Amino acid sequence: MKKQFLDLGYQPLANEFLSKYTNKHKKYRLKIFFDYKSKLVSISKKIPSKEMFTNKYPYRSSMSKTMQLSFLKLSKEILKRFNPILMLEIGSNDGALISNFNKKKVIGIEPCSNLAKITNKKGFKTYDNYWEINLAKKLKRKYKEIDLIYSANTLTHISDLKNVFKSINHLLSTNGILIIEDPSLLECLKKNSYDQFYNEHIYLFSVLSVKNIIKEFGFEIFDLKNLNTHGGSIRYYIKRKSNKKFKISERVKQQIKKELKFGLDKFSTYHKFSINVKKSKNKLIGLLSRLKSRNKKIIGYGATAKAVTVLNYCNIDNSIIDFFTDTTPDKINKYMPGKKIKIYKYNKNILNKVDFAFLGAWNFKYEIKKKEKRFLDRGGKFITHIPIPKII
Ligand code: DWN
Repeated sequence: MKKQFLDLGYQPLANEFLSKYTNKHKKYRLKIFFDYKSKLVSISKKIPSKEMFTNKYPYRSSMSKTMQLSFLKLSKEILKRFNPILMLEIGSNDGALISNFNKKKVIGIEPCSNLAKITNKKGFKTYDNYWEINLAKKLKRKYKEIDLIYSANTLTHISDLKNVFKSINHLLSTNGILIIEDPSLLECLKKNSYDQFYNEHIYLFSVLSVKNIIKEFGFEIFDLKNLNTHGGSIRYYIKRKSNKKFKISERVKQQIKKELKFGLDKFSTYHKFSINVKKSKNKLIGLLSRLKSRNKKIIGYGATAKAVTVLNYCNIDNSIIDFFTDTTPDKINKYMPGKKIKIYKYNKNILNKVDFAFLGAWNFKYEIKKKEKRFLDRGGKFITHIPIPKII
């Protein structure tokens, strides 16, 4: 049984950046549910992948040094620990991970053809298809077996999880390893980062729910890592139960203990979270309005999908935030989805006349603070809403 715990109102597609502002931007009600049985947290209205992940998808994984470094570190670990003959990445985006591997030993799957084109051009074989069983069958006929499948921030974007794991099960070799990483539900609740919910994030995973989803396919989590990326993520290392080469690490048991202690298995925890989300909304609106009434110039830093949730939920527009700045080519000179706030190309002088910068990309706080030392030195300040709205 599923029960709703949060309603984030009407939200546009988080990566639908339009060149012309319209107050009729298509929006969908964003309600979040907890499933008592599987412990899975999901959004109610699931938008078809084909509407969200198009040949104009703007997000690029390699736009931040933090992510580039994280992928470089992981690629070294994969080679050392598993040394796969052939590996596959589901959702390879612009190749931030696969470009660290030998071109002959890695295959990318990326349904957004504008992104798949980038890696294909560089010589990394990339299929511009959605991940599903027919593709897995086609790949099995061509490559026989794959001994490592990796996927970051992608499986939570696919509505039919049974099809996802059935397809992985079909293609992965008997002793093959599956590594997935996605934002951690526990961290989301701890940090009150309700902006992890938007139409692309159909699910927010925990060890408790992943364990339940994969067991029907004979898979189990044998190790995990808590990561700082994307506001706190978990990297799950998964194998078939029949593979006795790897023992279940203590880290898996510890994480389950932590999740249970926090109450991820109880509805009351989610109810409490929803109260904190409402408080956060009021506090952020109050803080920004007070600064604006003192004629302060506020801009947004990082036109993230997360910021789209915040702006639309808190009803913040260009009467409060003058503009956003971002480095992603396909977001420049467009509008924040659902709001009349323009996005300008980042340059090192863009913060010159700015008093406050709201961190849309709060997950890259350290990277950004380092980059914007000049802004901070002359008295400029960042604003964040994580874990509570404040000036930092
Ligand atoms: O799951 C998803 C995650 C991984 O990425 C996707 N569904 C969509 C996307 O979510 P997001 O937009 O919230 O992701 P990021 O990685 O937090 O986006 C950072 C944004 O900030 C990018 O547009 C790049 C920009 N940026 C910038 O302009 N200057 C980032 C840094 C570090 C900077 O210095």
